[in-house]
Order: sequence, then C-alpha cells, then structure tokens
Amino acid sequence: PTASASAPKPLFKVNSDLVEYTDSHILSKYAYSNTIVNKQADGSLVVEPVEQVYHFKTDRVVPRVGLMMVGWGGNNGTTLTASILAHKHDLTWRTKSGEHKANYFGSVTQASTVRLGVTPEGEDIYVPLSKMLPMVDPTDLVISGWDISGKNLGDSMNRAQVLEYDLQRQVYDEMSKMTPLPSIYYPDFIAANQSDRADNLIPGDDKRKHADLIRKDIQEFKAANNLDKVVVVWTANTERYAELIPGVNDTADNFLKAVAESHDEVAPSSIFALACIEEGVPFINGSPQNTFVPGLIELAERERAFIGGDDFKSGQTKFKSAIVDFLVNAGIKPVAITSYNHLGNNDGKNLSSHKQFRSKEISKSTVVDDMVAANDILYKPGEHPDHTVVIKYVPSVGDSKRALDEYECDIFMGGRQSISIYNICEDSFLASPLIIDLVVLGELLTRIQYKTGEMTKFSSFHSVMSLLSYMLKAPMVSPNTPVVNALGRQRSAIENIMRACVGLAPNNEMGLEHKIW
Ligand code: NAI
Ligand code: DG6
Repeated sequence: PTASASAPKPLFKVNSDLVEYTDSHILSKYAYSNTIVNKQADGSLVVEPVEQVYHFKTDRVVPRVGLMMVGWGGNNGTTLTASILAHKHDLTWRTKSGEHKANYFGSVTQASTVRLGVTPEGEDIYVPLSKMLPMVDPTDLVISGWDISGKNLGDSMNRAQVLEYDLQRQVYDEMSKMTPLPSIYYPDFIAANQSDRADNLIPGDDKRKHADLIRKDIQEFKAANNLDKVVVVWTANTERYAELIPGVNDTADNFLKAVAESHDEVAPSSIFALACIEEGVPFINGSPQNTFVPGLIELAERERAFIGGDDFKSGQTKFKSAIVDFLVNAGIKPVAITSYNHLGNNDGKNLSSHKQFRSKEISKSTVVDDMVAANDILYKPGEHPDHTVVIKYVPSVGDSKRALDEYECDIFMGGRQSISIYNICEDSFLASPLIIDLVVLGELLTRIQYKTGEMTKFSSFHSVMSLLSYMLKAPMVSPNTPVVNALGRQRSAIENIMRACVGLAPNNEMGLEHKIW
C-alpha cells in the first residue's frame, strides 16, 4: 500500500476469542457447518452434518486503487466517471423536479445494509454492507481506460445522452480533459455498424504485441498515479462468441501459442484478459461473450490471477433471478418466461447484429436453470420453462431501455397465473453501480486469505471470483462448482463470507429469541 495508507477505523469490532485485530489484519477462526448428503443405491439419502475450521486473514489497509475500463467512452464508462466526479466535488444539479445530489443507489456495497445482530432488548441492528470489512470507497477510485472511439470523455458523455444537462455542464470541463487510450479492434468481433466510431486504434495485427501494449498501459497508469492496485472491467461492446477450437483455445499453452500466432479466433476481450492475468490485475467481463475460453481460465488458475464474469446483471435479469426464485420456492410453476427488450443506445445498435445478439441471448436465457433444477416436485428431470428473449433496436428511446416480461405459471388445481412486468430505466444508471460493486468486491477478494487445518500457509481464494455472481447474468464459477443464479442466495454468500471474516455466524432468519417464552 502507498506510504500514507492506513487501516480505516472499523464501525464495529467483534469481541470474541475467535477474532484478532492487528494493525494490518483481521484474523478470524470460523467453524464452517455444512450438510453432506450421501445418495444410497436404493435411492435413500444419508445425511451427515460436518464442520470444518477455516482461518481467515483480511488485510485491513485499504489500497489506492485505479479502475481501467475497456469501452471507457461508452454509455456506462462515461456515466460512471461523471458520477464519481459528482461525488468527489459534492455536486448538486437541477432538473424540472428540483435539486439532485450524487448517490450510489443501486450499488449493493454502497447503498445496502446488512443485519449485524440484535440488541439484548431484541432490536435488530443494521450496518452498511460497506462497513462489514475495510473496503475501497468508490469516490477514491482513479479512473482511466481504453476505447476504439477517440472522443474525449466530455463529448462522449454528451453523445451518451444519459445524465441530466445541468450535471453534464458541471463535469464537462474535467471530463473533456480525459481521453481514452487507443484500443484493440478486430472488426469481425463486434457489429459492422460500429466501424464509424473506430478511430482510436492500436496499429498492426500482432496479437502478442497488442497484449504487451495493454500491459504497458496498465503499468504506466499505475506508476503515474502512485496506485497500489488496478482493476480492469470490460464494458465495451458485446462481441460475438469465439469459436472453441481444440489446439487453439482449449489449454493455457495452446491459447498462448494462438496469441503468438495472432490466430483469428482470439478476441480483443481475451487479449485484455490475458494482459491482466499476466500483470496480476483482476479482470472482470461485463459483457456476455466467451472472453474466458478454457485456455484463459487455465492460465488464470496457473498464474493465480483473479478473473470474473460474465455480463452485468442490471435490470430485467436481476428481476428474473429474484422473481423466479420466489415463484419456485412458493411452489408455483413458471411454464413460460417471455422477455422482450427494446432500447436505442449504442449497445442496442451493436446487438441488432445477429452474432452479437446471440451472445446476449445465451447469457439472458440461462438465468433460471438452477432454480428450476432445485424443485423436482414442479419439474420433471430435464423439464424447463419455455424461455424466449427478444431484443430490438429502437433509436428514439435512447438509453431508456424498455423490458417487458410475461411469466406464465401453473398454479393450484389446473389454474393459471400470468404475471406481466414492464420495466423502464436508463440502462447505464443500472449498470454503473454494478461496476462499482464489481471493483469494490473484486479488490476486497484480493485482500482475503484462508487456511484450513491441513494447510500450512494462507492461500488466496480461487482465481474465478464466483462471489461476484450477484452482479453478473452468467456467473463464472470454478470447476465443479454449481452455478447459483438466485439473487437472494448470491447476496447471502456475500454477506456471510464477510461475516466469517470477522468470526460471525451466518445470518439466519430463525429469530429464536422471539419465538420462545
Ligand atoms: P456502449 O456501446 O455505449 O459502449 C461501449 C464502448 O465500447 C463504445 O464506446 C465503443 O466504442 C467501445 N468499444 C468497442 N470495442 C472496443 C474495444 N475493442 N476496445 C475498447 N473499446 C471498445 O455500451 P454500454 O451501454 O456502455 O454497454 C457496454 C457493455 O456492457 C455492452 O457490451 C453491454 O451489452 C454490456 N452490458 C450493459 C448493461 C447495461 O445495463 N447498460 C447490462 C449488461 C451488460
Ligand atoms: C438489451 O437487453 C440490452 C442489454 O445489453 C441489456 O440492457 C443488458 O444486458 C441488461 O440486461 P438485463 O437483463 O440485466 O436488464
């Protein structure tokens, strides 16, 4: 950490033999209770409660962090940058509805609370999630990035047409001094309709050289801003899927060879991910394409680098991953989920091309699989609700995306329930706080280590940051790990792992103290 960095004063300290606070770390000893279910040949289940002791070590010193966005000049990149400036300068701006002040609404780390515990008198006590462990304050992030469009950030923000004019006016001068670094453009990966903005390009077609230049950009940004850490987020256009070819992207060594040979199936996003893995910088993919081909995942594991993805879970899908969980857990059977979207921003324009739409369709369509598979009373093995996803580009609605969903459900005694949801929201206002959460939590994960009884040394968590699932439509998980899409379960994982790091039991809703005499 930078010479001036020190551990922030915690909002609470846990008073327990299982927790120790040193100047540099929080050390906790935590008994992880699990339930092992053994399937018997006759179909019966033998269940065994087990407990394993984990030691957690969390670095208390919050580093100085830089965020580099790929696609910085886009709607998300400019909206997030302006919002952080608005916080830094404590700006207010006027609209016809009155005066507004910067907030981080929509960010689970910055705008949500968790139930810490209960007073002796029985009152629930909530604290900001951001105070559970020492975390980066997004207002302190130093921001940079790349874009194939060379427009300065001020003009890009105007082009995005997301923020109110009175706010744009106030941040324009500062934003106009920010210019995206030139980026990698392999036209075949994004829609042809994007070519007219591609004027800020790293020359040549040597993919290994491209990765090395991105590494240099990261090193220079870090040095120039005296940063301890950098996190990179892909918020550039959705790419088409890369074809998975044995010998090309199936193993780490084959992938490196494919990059050295500048193979056609290596996407720009995979080059950025490679550069970050080689730099030891966390890389998070906010778009749906298969940036993380198997060879790249193997490389990240080999290098013990942190990766996360895919595709920000902002509006329609976040709702879906809450409502389907609710319906299925209520014993109601969704038989069809029909989702329409129309939007008029540059993301919508790019997605009007079939191959890029297909990447999005895949990530939007897999989001209820775990909830359906969890209930074999409602669904026979292999049975799945019909699930249709349509996206249309309608320029006149701009960034204000319209999402229409119909949930058709089987209910009691042959009855039918149709639930219709109409969601209107500026897409970039939903995605920007997710980028903050991905950076804040992703950085935190680089500061937590664990050790079990058999281990002699502390280790970092697995390279694939599945704890970020709450913010992602198609969460990547480590090998042999079940994917969890249900929003409530994803949030519990965040909350309870943080509790474990300060030696607290998981939050449960038993409320036993209120149910006894
Ligand atoms: P946008 O189209 O406004 O911005 C994307 C930016 O990426 C553009 O400025 C473009 O010039 C740039 N770009 C394209 N290829 C690049 C490359 N190789 N290197 C550097 N820059 C490149 O899109 P927006 O609305 O900001 O969304 C960004 C991405 O996030 C899209 O892929 C979108 O699908 C994804 N996403 C957005 C969500 C939202 O709610 N806004 C939610 C989920 C995902
Ligand atoms: C149309 O759906 C465009 C997409 O980029 C979405 O806006 C984005 O993926 C957000 O999707 P969702 O389902 O999380 O609202």
